[in-house]
Amino acid sequence: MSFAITPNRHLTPDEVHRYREDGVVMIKGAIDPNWLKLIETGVDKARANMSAQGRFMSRKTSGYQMDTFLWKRADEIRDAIYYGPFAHWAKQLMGSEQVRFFYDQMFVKEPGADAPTPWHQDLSFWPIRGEQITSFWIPLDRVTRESSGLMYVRGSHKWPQRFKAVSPDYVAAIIDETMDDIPDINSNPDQYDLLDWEMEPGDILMFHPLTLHGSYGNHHRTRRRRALALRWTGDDVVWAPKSKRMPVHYRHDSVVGGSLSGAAFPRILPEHVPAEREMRRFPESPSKAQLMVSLWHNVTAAARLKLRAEPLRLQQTWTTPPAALRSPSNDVRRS
Ligand SMILES: O=C(O)CCC(=O)C(=O)O
Repeated sequence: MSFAITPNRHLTPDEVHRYREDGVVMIKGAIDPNWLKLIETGVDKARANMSAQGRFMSRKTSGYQMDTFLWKRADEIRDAIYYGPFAHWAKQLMGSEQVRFFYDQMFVKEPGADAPTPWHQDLSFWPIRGEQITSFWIPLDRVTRESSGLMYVRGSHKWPQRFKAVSPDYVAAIIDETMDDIPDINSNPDQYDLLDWEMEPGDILMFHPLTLHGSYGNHHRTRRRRALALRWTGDDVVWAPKSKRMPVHYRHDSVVGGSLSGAAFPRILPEHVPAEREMRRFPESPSKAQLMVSLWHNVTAAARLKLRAEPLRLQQTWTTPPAALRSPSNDVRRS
């Protein structure tokens, strides 16, 4: 098979409209159990074989695991990306002829892991530019706000601000000081139109890369929270690396200002590029030298931030118990 299968169901015009208006849509029961099982197997395999970068990014909080480019190590994730229904949904949402895969990212929070995901926009730290970009968030366990379900600020993808990228461990290397400070949404929840959903495995969140999102740590006493994010790009996306952006340590042929291309960002629709797919046979991992350079950027960026006369206001309030926030508005709006 050299193409992505057609999904069991396409997105309805109303779902696409909601995505464009709200910047996020949750589709219940979209993922066939076989694809879900494949993804779960791949994520569990990747958790047991974390990359050096993933281990570094997850080091600060016990019970928290984050890693990227799982598909380079786990065949199951790679097959779900290449052959699963996901690229077709991305095509619909982005209104794009071509769909390329950008990268995947797993987020695991064990019961009780005090690992909130700070409010952020994704595009602020990505080395790409364009409008046709979308992310899918796939939970592998039941999630509620208490067990670290994602929350979104409705319509924030249309705001003019570009906020500083704040990652769970406040990685200095991606904090662009020229961007706006993120407001402390949790201290003033009534000022924002927050959306969140209780989700079951098989449900999927689709969201715009500028929609503000975040989540509490996992306050559930017994339930683990595993999730995989898949990121997709379309026709108008160009490669735009610069300092304070996420480094990509895998081989590709993209040139600055040109379209994404090459094996790191494989084309999935309208069809695979045979040479890119061929590269699947040669597993890659970032070299020690690449990782050392990234580490060095982070250390020097952190030192520069510490030397600033006026401290950055990046810390967010995540101590209020999740239940104290206004109950999910979507329950009312979507019934
Ligand atoms: O799962 C999480 O806590 C974070 C997810 C996220 O920020 C993303 O997928 O962009």
